[in-house]
Amino acid sequence: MLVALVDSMMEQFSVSYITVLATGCVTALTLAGLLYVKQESQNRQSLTGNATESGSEKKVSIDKTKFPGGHITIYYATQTGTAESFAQQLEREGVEQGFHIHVEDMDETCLEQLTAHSAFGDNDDDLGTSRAIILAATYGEGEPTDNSTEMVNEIKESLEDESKMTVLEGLEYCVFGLGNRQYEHYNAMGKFFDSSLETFGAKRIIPIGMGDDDNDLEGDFESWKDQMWVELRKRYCRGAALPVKKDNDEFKIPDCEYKIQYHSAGTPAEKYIGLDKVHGSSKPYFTSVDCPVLTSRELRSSEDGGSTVHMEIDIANKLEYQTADNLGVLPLNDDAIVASVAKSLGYDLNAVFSLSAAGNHEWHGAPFPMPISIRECLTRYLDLTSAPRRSDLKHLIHYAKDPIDRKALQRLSSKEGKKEYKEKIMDGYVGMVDLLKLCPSLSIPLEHLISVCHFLLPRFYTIASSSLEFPNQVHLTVSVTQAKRKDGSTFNGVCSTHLADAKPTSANGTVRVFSRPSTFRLPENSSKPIIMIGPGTGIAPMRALLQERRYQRDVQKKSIGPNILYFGCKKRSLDYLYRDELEAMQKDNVLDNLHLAFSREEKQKVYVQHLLTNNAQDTWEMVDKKGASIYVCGGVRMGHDVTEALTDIAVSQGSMSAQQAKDYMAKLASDGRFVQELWA
Ligand SMILES: *[C@@H]1O[C@H](CO)[C@@H](O)[C@H](O)[C@H]1NC(C)=O
Ligand SMILES: *[C@@H]1O[C@H](CO)[C@@H](O)[C@H](O)[C@H]1NC(C)=O
Ligand SMILES: *[C@@H]1O[C@H](CO)[C@@H](O)[C@H](O)[C@H]1NC(C)=O
Ligand SMILES: *[C@H]1O[C@H](CO)[C@@H](O)[C@H](O)[C@H]1NC(C)=O
Repeated sequence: MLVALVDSMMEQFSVSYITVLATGCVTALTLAGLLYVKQESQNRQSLTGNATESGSEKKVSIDKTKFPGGHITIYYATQTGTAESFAQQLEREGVEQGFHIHVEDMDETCLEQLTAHSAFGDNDDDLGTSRAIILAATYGEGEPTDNSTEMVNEIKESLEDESKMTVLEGLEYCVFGLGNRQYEHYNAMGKFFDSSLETFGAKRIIPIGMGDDDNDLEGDFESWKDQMWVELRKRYCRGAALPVKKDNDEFKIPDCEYKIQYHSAGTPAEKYIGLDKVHGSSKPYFTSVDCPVLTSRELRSSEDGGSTVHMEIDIANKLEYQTADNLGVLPLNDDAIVASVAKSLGYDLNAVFSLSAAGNHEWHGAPFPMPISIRECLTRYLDLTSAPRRSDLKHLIHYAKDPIDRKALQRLSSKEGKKEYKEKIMDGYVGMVDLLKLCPSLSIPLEHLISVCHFLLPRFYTIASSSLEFPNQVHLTVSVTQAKRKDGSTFNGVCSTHLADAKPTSANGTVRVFSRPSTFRLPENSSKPIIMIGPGTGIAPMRALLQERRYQRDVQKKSIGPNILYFGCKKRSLDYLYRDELEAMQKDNVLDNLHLAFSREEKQKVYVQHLLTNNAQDTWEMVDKKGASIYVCGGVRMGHDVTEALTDIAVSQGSMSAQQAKDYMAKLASDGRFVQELWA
């Protein structure tokens, strides 16, 4: 079951993925060409040249013949790296358009710094104007990405402060938002930046662009940025000619941000690197820990066809967590995939190397522990199986020696080739490993591959155990992702496959993980009721909450309120996850009401939201009179249906208008009594 698109492309996604997927291997492409994938890109180059920077006062002295348009700063707020890789794309294009570009993480700036980079440095005529392009992803239910939270809070505070209303005078800006229409607060952050900057006196250059990851995020971005360059050139380049463009038809390896140094055999790998010397989004690579797997068992029946695995992981003395937090898991590429890439590109997997910044490029911190072997680098850090974006294919053209491969890449990365791209690359699950086979003339030096390839991102799972009952263990409910390609081969999700392969005491028996807080917290007053809605793998945090309530009752001797669970799946006999445990909890009076929705048992498909509606009166009584908290975990569409069912209950049972009911639900959410973890 494919749960998401290639997940590297998802920016607006919810706090937890229980099911993960994202990679491609074999392929059915027959053209001589089509190569190269790029995914969770973490290229972090500054291609545009020679900005002399020191500290926060970035005085830039700009060569007007090379950069007639002057300086522009691009700020990105990213969760999965998509906004960052869009920023890098604009950085590359900026030079071609005659602009001097600097890219910054939103994390590293503050409101007043937005006007710190002036357009022509010391040139008097333009002193005082600055330009910013903002690329802002929205996370989950309208939230900022982790790393723009501080900036967003600062803006919110400043919006209350009359004296701040002119702080951004002299700034000209435009905003592109990355979101997903499946979520209610579509592109909330893009809109937030777009309107607040204007409030502070900045001038908008073109209307906000919004990308929809549920449809064609990259296409949305492309249309917006094309319009943006036209407008920027009109405004700032005063008729200066475009710099001469490099010809794609020539085999000429582009500039690379990294310089590589190979070490002699026997160099110890992974010297300690302080976290302050690490690239922002690479921190999990340095902070996660290897933990042994204690248990791994299948939860579905053998007739089901699919697989959901229950895992127990030993975290003693390594990790701490709270009930229903998220566990970040660092996936691994399969040995065969690593070997295939090395073979295609002629790498020696045992060679050990380090990276540093090349020439005039800035160093943004270590992308992974170094020195490192090529094997380890390809296994742990590069995403070799997710589909590359069209812009990645375009960049790869430079590395293809054969004109036929170049032509194929050109076609697939062009606007006209969008349909073929979707068919051949996206739907064919073609990743870097496949692309290298399809375009055998691709020749990519390792440091270029690292710069061009997306990085393997941690996948997040909602923890299915109570930290009170299991302080030394984390339990997971892992839905294993597989998809069939048209040619009959199988695509395996990189992380869930890795987890499913991690059998206790085997050579693969450890997983590299870290924990992250979630919003699922039990009510402080344990006597209050809870209503849990978690179909499919959405059961995970509910299992944790039930364990915790049992612990509160049996060990802490607290009184606990009613526990009500809605679970849904296809059939009782196929994929009724944790049936034994749930039935035992019922007998033990921990689980007071268990409502089961089976979508394939009767002609009429029954889903959890139908059962909620059937129980409208009881549900309303629990929520409105008894102060129940509601927890929802599962797919976004289910989440919307459940929210709608609850809103309708407020209308019918609480005699509210539609608007009053919506406000009621919003109030529950802001009071922390209606919590959702949804994934696309
Ligand atoms: C380890 O995992 C690989 C796939 O990554 C699998 O092919 C192999 O069989 C596993 N080995 C053991 C001992 O389970
Ligand atoms: C950067 O600028 C300095 C001073 O203008 C110059 O000496 C140096 O060669 C430049 N570096 C590059 C890589 O262009
Ligand atoms: C806890 O909730 C119960 C049930 O609603 C209520 O009777 C009790 O007063 C609450 N206790 C506190 C400390 O609020
Ligand atoms: C975001 O910023 C925080 C705090 O500065 C840092 O710890 C974290 O690693 C950063 N994460 C990413 C993805 O850049």
